[in-house]
Amino acid sequence: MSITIALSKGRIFEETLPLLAAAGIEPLESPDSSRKLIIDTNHAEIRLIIVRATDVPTYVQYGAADIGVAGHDVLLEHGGAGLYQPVDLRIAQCRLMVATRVGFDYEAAVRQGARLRVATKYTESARQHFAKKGVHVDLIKLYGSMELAPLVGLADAIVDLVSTGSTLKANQLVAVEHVLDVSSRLVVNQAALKLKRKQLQPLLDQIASAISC
Ligand code: PRT
Ligand code: MG
Repeated sequence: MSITIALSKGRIFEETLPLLAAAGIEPLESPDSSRKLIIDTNHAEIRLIIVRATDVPTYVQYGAADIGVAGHDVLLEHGGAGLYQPVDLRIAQCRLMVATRVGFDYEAAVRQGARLRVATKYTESARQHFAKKGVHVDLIKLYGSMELAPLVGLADAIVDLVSTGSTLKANQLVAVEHVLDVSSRLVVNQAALKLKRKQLQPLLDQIASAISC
């Protein structure tokens, strides 16, 4: 039986490589230099598929991939149906934050019970966060470049991922509230784990032991 692993290009692919190497898996090509979406590995029965970061849970949920690596942010938006999430890989770490223009008094707006317009790609996480705080918000769904929204009057605030903070700074924005810490997790198709346990379990164990050391 073959195993298909879903990964996204960029930081997740780069940071997953050493973990796969610890399990003896080496891709035969890099998604940066190749346009191929299916990449063979040094194991004839293991292949990688390259998909958008937000699509990883979907490929694994429907069994088109047996396992994958996805950000906690992406998994919260997806909902996690059909997925087993055995390991936090502690890679691609960042924080989901509320940010506003420098000079916007977020605390005062919240205190006064103002209804805030918040632009984000992470509507589910944002909805839960503001509901828990009892803050009234109108969420505006965006698919990218969230940082622009407060600058052109689309929103009072954004909810976005922050890593170094340089993107916020370059756009005169400032983080005003922490929503959650984010890292990437291994996700496994629940049916595949039962059907292919003999092959999958050692792989999951090797990856898990590579994280803790
Ligand atoms: O980029 P694309 O639209 O193709 O897809 P994607 O953004 O979903 O994929 P990718 O590869 O950029 O992100 C994959 C995963 O990496 C995310 O789901 C997160 O779990 C994780 N991750 C870790 C990040 C960051 N750090 C990060 N800094 N994802 C995005 N960013 C972006 C952020 O949205 C903001 O625009 O980087 C910018 C901020 O970075 P700093 O360093 O300037 O603070
Ligand atoms: Mg990105």
